[in-house]
Amino acid sequence: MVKYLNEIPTKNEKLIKWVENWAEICKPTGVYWCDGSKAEYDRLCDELVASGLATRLNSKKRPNSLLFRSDPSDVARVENRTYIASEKQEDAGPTNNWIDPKELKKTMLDLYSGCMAGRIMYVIPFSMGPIGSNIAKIGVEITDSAYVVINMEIMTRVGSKVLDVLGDKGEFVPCVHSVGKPLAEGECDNGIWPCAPLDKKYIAHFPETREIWSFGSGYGGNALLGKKCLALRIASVQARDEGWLAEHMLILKLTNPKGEVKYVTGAFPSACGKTNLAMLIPTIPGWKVETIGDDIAWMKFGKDGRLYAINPEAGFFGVAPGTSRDSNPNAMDSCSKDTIFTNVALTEDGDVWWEGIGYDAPGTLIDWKGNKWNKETATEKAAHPNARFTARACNCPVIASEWEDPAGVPISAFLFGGRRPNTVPLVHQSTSWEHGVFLGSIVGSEVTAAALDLKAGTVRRDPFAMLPFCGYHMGEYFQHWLDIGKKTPADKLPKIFYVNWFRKTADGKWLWPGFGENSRVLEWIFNRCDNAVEAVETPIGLMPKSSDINRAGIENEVTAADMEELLSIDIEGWKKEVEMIKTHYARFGNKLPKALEEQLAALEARLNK
Ligand code: TSX
Ligand code: MN
Repeated sequence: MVKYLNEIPTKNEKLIKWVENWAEICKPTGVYWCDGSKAEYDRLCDELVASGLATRLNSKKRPNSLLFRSDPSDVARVENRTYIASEKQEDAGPTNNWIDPKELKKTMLDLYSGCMAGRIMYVIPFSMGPIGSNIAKIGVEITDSAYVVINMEIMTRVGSKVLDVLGDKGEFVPCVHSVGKPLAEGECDNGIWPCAPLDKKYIAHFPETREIWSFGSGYGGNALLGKKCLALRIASVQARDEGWLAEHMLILKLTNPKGEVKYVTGAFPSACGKTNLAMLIPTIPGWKVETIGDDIAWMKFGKDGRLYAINPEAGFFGVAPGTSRDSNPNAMDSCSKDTIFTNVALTEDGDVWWEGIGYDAPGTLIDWKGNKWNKETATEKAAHPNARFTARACNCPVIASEWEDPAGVPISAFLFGGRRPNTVPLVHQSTSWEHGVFLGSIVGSEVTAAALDLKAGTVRRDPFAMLPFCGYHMGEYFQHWLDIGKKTPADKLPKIFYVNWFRKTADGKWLWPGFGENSRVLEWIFNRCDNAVEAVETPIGLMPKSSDINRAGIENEVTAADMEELLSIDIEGWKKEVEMIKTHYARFGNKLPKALEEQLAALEARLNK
């Protein structure tokens, strides 16, 4: 018998049956339907503090904010335990893990059996995107983690309003989550973050039935199922089938000194400063950047033939280390209150600290593992390198007024980029849609010493920054992008650019100051969208004349010679790049679109001319 802790707030039979079925499998002590209210959020926070799982921060320094410490084994997404369980292995492609869906469901049902003993099953109805937008989608997550509930209440739109839109017959993406740590009679978590060992963790996606099953982890992308699992992996499959785009992209609003507005999206691999770009403060007079989103863009064609984007999320799940007043003041303000911190360090006065916050650590801290930490004697970092803040978009000082417009915003440009100390210039533009898809398909970033699987100095390819987030064969994904370009006249399509803030001199110094100065590159891109500035045709694409990137005020920091170097094309370097791209492309076998093979051959021919 399922025990309901509150009234069932819907008449949607399919939803009620689905919840009841999972309650019977997982055997929670009770089922609670979340309403998304502030009272509910506050009560769950109080309960989490009382249970010892959360620390309430100093209300004068961080009003209405909590700190959580995860299990040291549960600090990041687990890509090797993440599965695309399509009916046919071929449909998952060479870059996704695959298990036969029947087999995986059997294995996981075993794990789910009785897994919520001693815990409450929360039912979270959520909308990805403004409630009722025709680009938005409804999901329902069941979870035994109150941490997941409060994070979902920040990151998505939760509760009764969602059920109103769902109605009695509406469709939703069912998302099942358990931390995988049942409690025996009388047992409690004792303040320790519950999770299952790695070999029992599964982050499973069933693309044909549009289901998500997650077991064993409480962490971000493994547990907040609206984000990477629904809004990217499942949505990418729906987008392919329905002719739209679900992308791992920031969305920003750019206003020039005349008050003219353009919207730009950008896809970058991790550790390239996507959130910083989304919230950038331009250094050039009269320009303004405002944020629509920092991680995911869903785009559909409008009646006018242009692509319109919404941010399906309602908050930022940002990496804390490295975020400072210097690198991103708007992110610092976003997490100044109403924020959930995970795996940062705690100061004696009840505030947070992390490496790269912009000021020295006070002498002593409690580190992310809950141990005393002393600046003089420390051998380990105080915050985990993947420590996070979960902050509300509405607390971002530069959130754009239209960020919740259900119609979305019309996109003028797509940016791709990565960390490339050499070869790739500061900015170049594609000569066509197909060439732009080629640029997206070769996105890559230099591997830093921290990643152990590849030698430092090599390039890790992450096409469209989607490699870990595409719910189907990446070769077919490239084809989908090519097909999108045939759905509307070329002049309605966004222009495509490749940027590189990370070029270095031969002796290893940054050539470009980055951060707010990137507005100078955005200015050129803005003007290119209006054909208001010329470009030079080069073997790799369209490039600015070096005098067309505004250096006013940074002439000493970036000399004319520096600009020449930033915009130089290293023909020999690009020839090596072509060979690397051939290796990269070989992964996709016969699913690599012909058009991309031709783009690569044409690039090689232009380099050899
Ligand atoms: O986010 C970054 N952006 C994009 C900003 C809108 N970062 C941080 C990357 C890690 C997340 C950058 N780092 C950027 C950048 O444009 N550029 C660099 C490299 C760099 C670092 C420091 C300086 C200059 C360039 N400044 C000094 O050395 C003073
Ligand atoms: Mn991301």
